Amino acid sequence: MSLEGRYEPSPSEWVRDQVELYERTGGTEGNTLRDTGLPVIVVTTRGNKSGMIRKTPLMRVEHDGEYALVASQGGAPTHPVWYYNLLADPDSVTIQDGPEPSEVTVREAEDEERAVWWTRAVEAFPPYAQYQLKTDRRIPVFIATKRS
Ligand code: F42
Repeated sequence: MSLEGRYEPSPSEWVRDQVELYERTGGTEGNTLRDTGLPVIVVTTRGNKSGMIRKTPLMRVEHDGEYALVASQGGAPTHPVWYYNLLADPDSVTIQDGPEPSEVTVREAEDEERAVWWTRAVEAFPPYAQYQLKTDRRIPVFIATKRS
């Protein structure tokens, strides 16, 4: 597997606690964003500077077996760090949506494809629309496809 190495948990306590609970229970607990009831996945990337393994919960935006990874960071002015990890190493990524992680390849969506996935993302998690209004940056959307 391409994603071997030392795991460095998130410095954010609620994020690392969610990852720990999700993984320990095979995705049967810790699988929603707080009390919203909306489902999350856990995305694993390789740190683009440290080379360490990073785990990031994101909202579950799925369509026909593919996933959108929305780099919203709550409408913050800058991209989350994991955005750069995905750009640097798009083949060293896994998604856990349930009991086991799957290896995926990611690519950043552009133009019409991004528009289609953005609509799906807002349907899955309506606050993304407000996050886009809060920030001048265009929120990046990656598409993750399972590797066979
Ligand atoms: N964030 C989103 O952007 N979109 C979502 O849909 C989303 C949903 C969600 C659901 C549940 C939940 O618990 C959290 C959710 N989040 C969502 C928040 C998300 O999990 C991340 O916490 C958030 O996007 C911020 O990502 P980040 O990568 O900027 O995380 C920071 C806090 C972080 O971990 N930074 C590390 C650190 O030590 O400061 C660095 C991690 C890293 O990858 N470092 C790289 C390396 O080489 O190791 C490079 C460092 C560099 O300087 O470039």
